Amino acid sequence: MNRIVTLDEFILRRQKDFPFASGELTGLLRDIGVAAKIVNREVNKAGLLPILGRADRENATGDEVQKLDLYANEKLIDCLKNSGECAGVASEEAEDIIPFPSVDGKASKYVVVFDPLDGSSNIDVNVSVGTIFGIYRRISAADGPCQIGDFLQKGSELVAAGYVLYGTSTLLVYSTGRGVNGFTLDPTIGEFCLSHRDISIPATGNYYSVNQGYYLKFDVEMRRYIDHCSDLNLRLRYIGSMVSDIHRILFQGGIFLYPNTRKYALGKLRLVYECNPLSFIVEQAGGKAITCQLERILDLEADHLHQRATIAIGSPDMVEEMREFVLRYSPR
Ligand code: P6P
Repeated sequence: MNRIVTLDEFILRRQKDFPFASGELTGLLRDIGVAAKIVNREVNKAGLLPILGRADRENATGDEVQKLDLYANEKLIDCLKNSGECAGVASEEAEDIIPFPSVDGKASKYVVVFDPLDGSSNIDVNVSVGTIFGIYRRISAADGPCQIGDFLQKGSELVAAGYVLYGTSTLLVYSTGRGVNGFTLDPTIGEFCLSHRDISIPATGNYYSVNQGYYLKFDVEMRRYIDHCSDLNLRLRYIGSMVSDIHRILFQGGIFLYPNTRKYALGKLRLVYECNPLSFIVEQAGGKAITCQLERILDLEADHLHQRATIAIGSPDMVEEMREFVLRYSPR
């Protein structure tokens, strides 16, 4: 039986990989792990508590907010605010950035972007949801509050990113730029334990993930590529939870697409706290992530926190093939 390696132990051991690491990033990752356990506790028993259902309000980008969204948002903020390593956060559930007061006068080096509970419309029907996070080194003056520019850095500037998938088991997958590793929560000991070491995405796969209901609203080049996936008898899997859909592709290969539609001319998914962190992870696992206009996601400039982007992300050979279809069929 393999020895159990907990998330804490793994992060501490990996800290030695970063010669100038002084433990702040380590502490921050561990705090996110604690927040994930707290959120998991509520997500797992949501059906037993009057916490299900809508919170009768919309978030910054007009999405219907579920009560568990608010709970997850609150717990992440509480854990990060008290960590002493985080100068502030940007959340899908908050219009603006949330600077934190310094803890014991310490100048925190990092800021965190997150979607506290992605795919939350699935909560009431017991389908998996996820938390997405990204960590930047702040670029504003360390002796003052964090600034919006700290959060609008390109995805290529992320120092770490990860997600938590609340599914049949609870899995935390993260990268600090040296590969991708996955940790499964063992509820009997309350620890995330290393379960998926050095995750590498297959070069190609048998899955494509797109909301087929919008097919007629996609541009012609996207429809041609989706037809091609169907002609190849690839299997369509679409849960409506980005973390869940991309998680399958990370492990089994495939491509996830959210192109522009008439309703979402710039795409639906948010660049800062959804596309960038997941693209960082997929690239670290050997995959690719581009917009449906063929720009690399991690190179995009964010003009505002809740900026949307189109995305095609997954196995490198499939993303390249999709690129060829866009070049061949796009009228632009
Ligand atoms: P649609 C969930 O609301 C989300 O932000 C992503 O998790 C998911 O991939 C997408 O939206 C689903 O959107 O338009 O297909 O329902």
